[in-house]
Amino acid sequence: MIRSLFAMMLMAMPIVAVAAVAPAKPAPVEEAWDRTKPRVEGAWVRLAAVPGRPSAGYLGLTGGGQPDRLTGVTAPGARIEMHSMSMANGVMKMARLEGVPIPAGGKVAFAQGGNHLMIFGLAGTPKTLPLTLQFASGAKVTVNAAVQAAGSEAPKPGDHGAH
Ligand SMILES: [Cu+2]
Repeated sequence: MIRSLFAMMLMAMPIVAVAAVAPAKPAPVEEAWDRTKPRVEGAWVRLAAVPGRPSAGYLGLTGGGQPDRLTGVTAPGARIEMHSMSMANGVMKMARLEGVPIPAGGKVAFAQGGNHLMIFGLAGTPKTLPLTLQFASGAKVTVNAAVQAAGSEAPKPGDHGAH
């Protein structure tokens, strides 16, 4: 009896092990959804109120078919950093981001009061600014950001007016 119980346990163990190794897989991205890179929408730049100060850039991202990571943004004649923003005890804090995860099919916003682009060295007041987004996957996406005057309202609600 003891021996057969032991044998049953032995037989049961591999099953348990398999169950532990193969948890429920995350739902696969629908196959019909054939995007190879993230999509970028609604890019706009608000010029600095004071010449020489950095301008701010905002845009929305939708992840492609695979998780990716935004690793940098460039524009001709300017240097761009990705920043996070948070409020602590009424004090606004910005921190430089080295990368921003973009989940497959997920929405990631660079918007006022949150993550944003800081654009240094932008000369003059161009109507548009081509932003090139570089992703860890190797994908590159270039969008034309509309350039708005300093203090102008966002195309979207949610203005915290911090920049
Ligand atoms: Cu900033």
